[in-house]
Amino acid sequence: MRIAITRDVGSSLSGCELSFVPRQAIDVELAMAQHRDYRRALASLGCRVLELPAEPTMPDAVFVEDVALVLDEIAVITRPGAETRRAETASIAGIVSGYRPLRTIEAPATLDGGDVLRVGRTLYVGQSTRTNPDGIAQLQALVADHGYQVQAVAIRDCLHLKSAATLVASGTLLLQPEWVDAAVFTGLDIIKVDPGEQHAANALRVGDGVLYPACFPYTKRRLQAAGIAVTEVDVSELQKAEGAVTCCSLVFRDQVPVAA
Ligand code: CIR
Repeated sequence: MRIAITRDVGSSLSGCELSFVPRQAIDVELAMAQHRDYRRALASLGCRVLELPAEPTMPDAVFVEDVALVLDEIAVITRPGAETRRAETASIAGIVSGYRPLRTIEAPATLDGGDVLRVGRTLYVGQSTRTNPDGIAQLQALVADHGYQVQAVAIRDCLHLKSAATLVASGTLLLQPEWVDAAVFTGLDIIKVDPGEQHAANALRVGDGVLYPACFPYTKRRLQAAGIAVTEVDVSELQKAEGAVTCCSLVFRDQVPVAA
């Protein structure tokens, strides 16, 4: 069974961190409704959706992806790059510890889960404004014994690596070439976003399909042309908080099948 950890949108969402998008008025009621639809979409794709209550004093706490990385063997609780987000880890650690042994990123390291793109046994990690070299080194040390390789990736003009590239099918990345160089990902097939849809590279793979923002019809066609099943969700208000579809959940298998 797939688990999806989520957290309610808080009424303080408008006080969120913003780095690469301008501040716009957020309709928080609409954000809450869109988030409910997002959860329903996750459930329709076979996830058991866990719903944590909002953290009223933490505007960005709905973006649970950034505070943990759940691998098959362990979970890594991050130390988010934005100081305002550091307290978000406590409640997520409590939940995740029920599923995996925990490891933690320690100061002075910083790491945001949105910077970690897992492809098989490779963890690509964005060199972003949120994830520092210590964070990448600590992650490498934590996962090496479990057979993962960590590869640092230069990104530009965007918040996280997964703003620029996400896995949409086995061996296939959806990628924004303005923000990351495709050549980094040797051996993978690349679908580029439509040039008119700048923020379209963030898709959430669940099973054989993806959960995907409704506002990128041209890139959606590229995904469908590649045989990828797309379930659309309207996340306009979460996008104004510089969020997207991967960042609102932590999706993983509760029990990992043992290899034969
Ligand atoms: C932040 O700046 O931290 C939030 N406003 C948005 C975080 C989005 N996280 C993600 O895409 N993984």
